[in-house]
Parts: sequence; C-alpha cells; structure tokens
Amino acid sequence: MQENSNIPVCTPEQAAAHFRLEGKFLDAVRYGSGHINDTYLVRTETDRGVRLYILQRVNGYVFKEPWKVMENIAGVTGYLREFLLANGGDPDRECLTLVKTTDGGDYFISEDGKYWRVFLFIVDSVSYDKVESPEQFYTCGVAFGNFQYLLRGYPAEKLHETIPNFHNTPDRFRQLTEAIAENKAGRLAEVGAEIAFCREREEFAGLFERARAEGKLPLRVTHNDTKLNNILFDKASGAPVCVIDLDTIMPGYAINDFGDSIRFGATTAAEDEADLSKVHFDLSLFEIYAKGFIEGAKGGLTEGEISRMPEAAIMMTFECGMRFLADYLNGDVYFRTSRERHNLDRARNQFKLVRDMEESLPAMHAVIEKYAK
Ligand code: ADP
Ligand code: GN1
Ligand code: MG
Repeated sequence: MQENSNIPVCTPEQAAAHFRLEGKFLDAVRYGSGHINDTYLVRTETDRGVRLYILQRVNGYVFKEPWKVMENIAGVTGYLREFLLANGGDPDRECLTLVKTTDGGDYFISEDGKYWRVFLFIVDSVSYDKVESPEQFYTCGVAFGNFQYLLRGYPAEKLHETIPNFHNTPDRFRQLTEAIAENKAGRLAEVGAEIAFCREREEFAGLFERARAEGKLPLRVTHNDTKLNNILFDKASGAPVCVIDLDTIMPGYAINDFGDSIRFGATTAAEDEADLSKVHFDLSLFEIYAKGFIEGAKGGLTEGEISRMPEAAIMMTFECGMRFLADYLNGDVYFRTSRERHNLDRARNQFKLVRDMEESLPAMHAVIEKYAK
C-alpha cells in the first residue's frame, strides 16, 4: 500500500459513518491488546440505550490483500451462524457478526487506502492476556478444539491464504536469516546469542514440513492464532463465549492451533515479561489444555497428530520467538510495540520457554499418551 501524505488520514468516526450502525455515533476509543489491527470500541445512542460495536482498521502491512481476509471472515462467520441457528445457539454472541456498510458491503476502504470493518460487540464478555485459573485454560482448550471440529466440513478451497507460509517454520527461519543479512535497524550486534540459539534448531524447524511431505500431517481448516486473548469469556459465568480474530483462518496443521495456545498460556509470565527468572513453562497447564483440546476436537485428531502435540508446543514457541527477533532486526515494523526492545524481550521470553519445554519433552509425551487413548 502506497502512503500518500496529501491524502488525509481517515478517523474512526469518519469510518464509522460508512456502516449501518444503529443510532447516533457517540465516540470511538482504542480497545483491547491485539498486536496487529487498530481496534476501537464504538458507542452509539439509540432509543433503547447505548449500543456497542467493534471497529477495526485492518493492518495493511501485515495483510497485503485485506479483501482476502474479509472474504474468509464473511464465509466462515456465515457458516458458523447457520450452524448455531440450526443448533439452538445464539449467533450474535457465539460467533462474530460483520455489520454491513451503508452500501451493503462487508468493509469500507478509506481514501487513504485502509480497510475498515465493524463487528457487533459481544456484550458482557471479556478477554484475558494471562491465564487466570487452570479451569479457564481447560475451557479455552475445549473451545479452540471445538472450533476446529465445527469447521471440519468447511470447504478449505474457499479459503484464501491471507499470509502465505504463515506457520511454515522453515520459511520463518529463512525470513530471520534475511533479516540478519539486511540488519535494517542496525541491531545485529545485540542479538548474537539469540541467533546462535535459532541456528542450533534449524533442523527441528523442518520437522512438520517433513512429516507433511511423508503424508503424516493432514492440512485442516485451522484458526492459526489461538492465543488466550482471541477468545471472549462470559463476564458472569467465566465460560468461553466466542472465538474471535479470524484474520488467519486458513488451511494449516491442527496441532499448531494447540501449540500456539500452549506458547501463550502454559507459562508463568506474560509473553513480554523481560525478567526471565519469572518465565517458566507450566506442565500442569500444558496437561489441562491438552485434555480440553483433545476433548473439544471430538475424536477429530489422528494418532499422528496427537503424538506430535508436544513438538507443536515447542514449534509454535520457537517460531514466534524467531518472528519477534526478525521484527526487532527489521525495526519493529510488524508487531505493535510500546517500549524500547519490546520485540527483543518477547523473543528472549519465547526462547526461555523453548528451553524449558525441551527439558520437559519426555514429560509432555507422557501426558499426551494418557489422553490419546
Ligand atoms: P488483533 O488482530 O489486533 O489481535 P483482535 O481481532 O484480536 O485484533 O481484537 C483485539 C481485541 O478486541 C480482542 O482481544 C478483544 O479483546 C476485542 N474484541 C475484538 N472483537 C470483539 C468483539 N466482537 N466483541 C468484543 N470484543 C472484541
Ligand atoms: C499476533 O493479532 P494478535 O495479537 O492476536 C500475531 C500472531 C502471534 C501473536 C503473538 C496476524 O496475534 O501470529 O502469535 O501476535 N498475528 C498475526 O502474540 O501475525
Ligand atoms: Mg487478537
């Protein structure tokens, strides 16, 4: 996307005017802690009180062809909506709902070339940046496992690849190598130890791609960004209500959805905790989530998939660490950062977890064997 300084930047209020919102616009304030899109909570005033919406400006650096993202979301949410309606669910709450633009589309493109979309706000819900209790993490596992189960019949050929090679770990290694060679932000000298850490694991990075080539890992419709704050929980009951952030739904490996949740949740610290003495892999959270995910998938995982779940936890953590490190070297252009060395802190945090998980690998396999039966 070309940036043109002569074109005025579209404000959230101006963008909101292009959607069929009920009532009169009141305000739009930044919302949530996602790393990618610009998210706003919009309030409108109606005869029946205040209504809430989520307005998002899609990140055009991350998603080069945002219309593909929007077509995927429209297709998947439409499919889930039908399923919920047929099964006594509440589609406005248990599934994201796109609000149409004034001319009947699913998104609005502002003059500055940005893509905007609006979802119904899922009321009385909350998302968490850290696991609050083992029970909560268990229910999160059930919800993401079940999400995959629900989409098992969705035609994969209808899905666009919104970010090519998103969870192709060898390709992430290649991108890191490129970032090292280019050293765009001049930060290479600081990260020698982290680069050595990654190079020692180059062969491991190819494990799933090799399994795929041997026909041992099927491609399924997967979420691909299964961190805890991409689930909304009911404020009152604490139960999961809705899986959100559908930007990266594409064909992928089921176990990567498992692994990415472990990366973010089965740890004693936040993803960006800089004090590594506080960062430890938590095997009991791994176990409870694995139980939930396998149950939620309702028998939909093959033996080959289940047996690789421990490696998937390491793979997703290693991959995310490489992505944070590459972004640090590239000058923080991909993930939102809010302090100096934020991406470097995140990368080190992930690598600390990788080391812990490698030590716990036999124990993780022992856990998985219990639930594989
Ligand atoms: P990002 O891609 O930047 O992570 P998300 O789509 O995950 O963006 O949205 C960021 C945050 O906004 C979520 O973690 C959640 O807290 C909140 N959110 C997103 N959609 C909704 C919704 N429909 N209802 C309520 N909250 C939402
Ligand atoms: C991003 O969008 P968000 O904040 O839910 C990223 C994930 C990373 C995650 C790390 C499209 O997720 O892949 O695992 O940050 N999303 C994209 O926290 O790159
Ligand atoms: Mg998100």
